Amino acid sequence: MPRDTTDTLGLGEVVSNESLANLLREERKFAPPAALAANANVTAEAYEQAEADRLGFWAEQARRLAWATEPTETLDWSNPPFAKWFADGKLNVAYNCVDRHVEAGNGDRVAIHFEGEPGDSRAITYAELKEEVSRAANALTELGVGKGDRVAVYLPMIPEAAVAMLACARIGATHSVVFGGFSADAIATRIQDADAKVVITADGGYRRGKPSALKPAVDDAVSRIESVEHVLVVRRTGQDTAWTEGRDVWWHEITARQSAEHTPEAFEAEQPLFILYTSGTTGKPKGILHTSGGYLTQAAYTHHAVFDLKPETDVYWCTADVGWVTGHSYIVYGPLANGATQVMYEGTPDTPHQGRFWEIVQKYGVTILYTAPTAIRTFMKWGDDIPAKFDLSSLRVLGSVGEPINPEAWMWYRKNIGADKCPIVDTWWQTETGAMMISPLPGVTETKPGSAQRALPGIAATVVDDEANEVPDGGGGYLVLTEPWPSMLRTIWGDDQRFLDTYWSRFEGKYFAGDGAKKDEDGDIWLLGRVDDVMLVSGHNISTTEVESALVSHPSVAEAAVVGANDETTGQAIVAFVILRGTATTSDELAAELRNHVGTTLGPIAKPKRVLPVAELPKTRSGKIMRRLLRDVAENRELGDVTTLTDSSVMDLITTQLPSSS
Ligand code: 6R9
Repeated sequence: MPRDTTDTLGLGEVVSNESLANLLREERKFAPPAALAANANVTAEAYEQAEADRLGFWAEQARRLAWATEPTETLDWSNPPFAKWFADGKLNVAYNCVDRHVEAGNGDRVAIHFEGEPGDSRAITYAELKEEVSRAANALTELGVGKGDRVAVYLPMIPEAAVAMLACARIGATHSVVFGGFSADAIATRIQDADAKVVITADGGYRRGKPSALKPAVDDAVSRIESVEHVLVVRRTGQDTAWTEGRDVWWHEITARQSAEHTPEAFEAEQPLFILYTSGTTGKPKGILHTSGGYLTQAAYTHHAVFDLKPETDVYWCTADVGWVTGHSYIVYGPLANGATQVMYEGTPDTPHQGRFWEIVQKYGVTILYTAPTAIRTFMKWGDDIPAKFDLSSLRVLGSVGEPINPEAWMWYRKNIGADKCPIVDTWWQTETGAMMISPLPGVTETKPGSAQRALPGIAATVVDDEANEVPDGGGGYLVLTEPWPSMLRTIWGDDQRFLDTYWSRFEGKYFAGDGAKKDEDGDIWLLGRVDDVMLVSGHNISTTEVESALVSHPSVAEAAVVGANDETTGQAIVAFVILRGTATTSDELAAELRNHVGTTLGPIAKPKRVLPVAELPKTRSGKIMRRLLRDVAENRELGDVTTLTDSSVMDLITTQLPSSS
């Protein structure tokens, strides 16, 4: 039942910042499959165990790793919010992800089934991965890279990306991966901020059916920077590549002459492992710093618990790019620490045809699939008949990450990909959190479409109001994390003050995630989008997520993005940008129907003032809708920074398509 909000409409209330309106009601629930539950890696007991002794729980999880020196101390929180986890322990992250599986007799197990976009493929066993990582570690050492040095990585989705990251980890260097395809400016600021000594790139990668050069952007960036001594270049496409003698080195040449043996050194648990930049809407990108022991503990534990990974039999596939934190934690570190067999795919989902993902699932017998709502909504738009042509019966667990998943997209995923039986784990986390924080457990949780539900064992998350009071069940507000966790960011690289200001100053003693959220009557958490995007209509805070989900629940809508645009009478008015499904066509009647559909689903307060059909929406490389650009459009402003868009021509398309007046 939609909540009735009409009583407060038009009363000219003072702008309230109290809480988010709770509009969407979702009643569907799905129990875990009995067979999965009976044999699950993690049961409901884990919550109780962690509740009773949170630090003891994490100390136990740290024992999934191989330590050169076992830690005796779990958490040092003597100088909050600067945490140290397992500080007196020593380990080598690459040894944990590679060598120990070989030593345990699993060297012949495939670590990576690589599928190139043009159709080339390669299976790399753990024994082979160990040799490749060792050669690359020796090569980096030859180039003068040592413990604590920073290395920038700008590669396509090829196995060398994982090898490069692990080689850095192996020698105690800190990697900073930049999305392949980001501009020279974006690379330059990131290299400069981290003061990187070496850049690892490729001649190019395959995207949308053709080779796409990568090295020119690196050349441009590096020409402005003193710190870079060498550029290490993987040959992927074989295209012509400009060369700077003395500085540039071919990956295949330097690795070929190295020994395939390399003795991993043990580093302190707090040794910096990587810096990953998040853009944010204003200011320079933030270099999120992660360290080794705590990060790997939580990446490995969550991958084991949330996907129920059985390394001997599962074939796991995370469709993320390694340039996104999801690729760091759930392609490289989590799965490899757990000895998983995984698929890595270079290209786009519609090359050479719209069934490419399902063809890959069928070819490798993928059992666990981890992808993003943006991809799922795209598949919905392409039609149910496409996945139906492939054998997807190997799948047993489905994951989602990156944005709130609209209930209708969740239902589509479950039915069309998961044969109405696979549990869906909607995993909430951030670059800053390093690993999953809120998610169902596939053998335990009765799942609800659109909800990430509950903090994982050992994690403390809740929803608070403006004054930091925990909201009751049924209430909405801000998502906060109330206890430190092993894979938490340690700081913003080079800027402790910004770390404090951004995450720890809004609510005393709590980590502020920047997301709106609500608790339902069972206490389950629903993510409602970034608080920066919350709309304020006639004194009501309305989340983008709920209005978008209402729009996507209409059969004519594939995707929707809503923003609040300045409005004389209501403060802000909701403007909706929608992508229509296959057969639907734009008309005034349809726009009116969609407005009414939102009105009846959520209540009149949430009715968009304008509904604008568009062909595409502006998205980041990790598939997040960039609503601030749509707000610029809705308010007839000049566009803000578009450099982190996947495709900046999308904005031209949107602006030329729109009626010029309201
Ligand atoms: C892993 C990742 C973090 C932001 C986060 C939130 C959104 C991610 C989500 C989700 C709702 C989920 N987000 N997962 N929102 N449900 N399951 O995405 O990291 O790129 O740093 O983005 O993404 O807004 O605050 P990152």
